[in-house]
Amino acid sequence: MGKYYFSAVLLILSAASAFPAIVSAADVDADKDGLSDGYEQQFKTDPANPDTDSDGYGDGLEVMTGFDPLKADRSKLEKVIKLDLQKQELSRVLGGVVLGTYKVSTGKKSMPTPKGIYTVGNKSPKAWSKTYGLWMPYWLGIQGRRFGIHELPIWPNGYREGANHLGIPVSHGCIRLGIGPAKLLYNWAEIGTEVVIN
Ligand SMILES: [Ca+2]
Ligand SMILES: [Ca+2]
Ligand SMILES: [Ca+2]
Repeated sequence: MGKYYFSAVLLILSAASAFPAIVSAADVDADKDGLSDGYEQQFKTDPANPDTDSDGYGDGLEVMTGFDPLKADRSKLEKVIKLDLQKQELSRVLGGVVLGTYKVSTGKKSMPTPKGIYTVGNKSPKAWSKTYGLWMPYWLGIQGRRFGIHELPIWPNGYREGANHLGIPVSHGCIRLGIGPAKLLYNWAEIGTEVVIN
């Protein structure tokens, strides 16, 4: 029990730095497991039990790290990155539950971001675009395609593409995210994560 508890605490500490909390100060979290009552309802976990499936891992920790809080066998919930071109919004979806939605800038009319179902094919904390001569931080490349998801690009002279473009399709096909959400998505998504563009 002691050892188990200790490793769980370590997991919580390491998870807290890399993953966003699933509860904010304003949310009610009756069983103090790091998952708000509202999210407990969406994930169908017990809001009065911090470890619904009794596997030793709290509901909040399981959701933060992508595990199924209803199954004690360490199975994972499906992650999907959903993109709404019309709304210029990207959502992180875990097991059908939206964890967060962020403003993006996708391809302009002459170079639109193509609709379809893709997967993340490669990741790089700071990718270089040879074609456009700029840095693309927190790069998530689309498998087999020449576009990806990344933070607002940075030119070699240090100029950062404006955040005021978020919400407006101005890119050359890539999906731009703001400072903050880009890093968060990069840490959350794995190679193979599904990307649905509509
Ligand atoms: Ca809770
Ligand atoms: Ca709970
Ligand atoms: Ca559990």
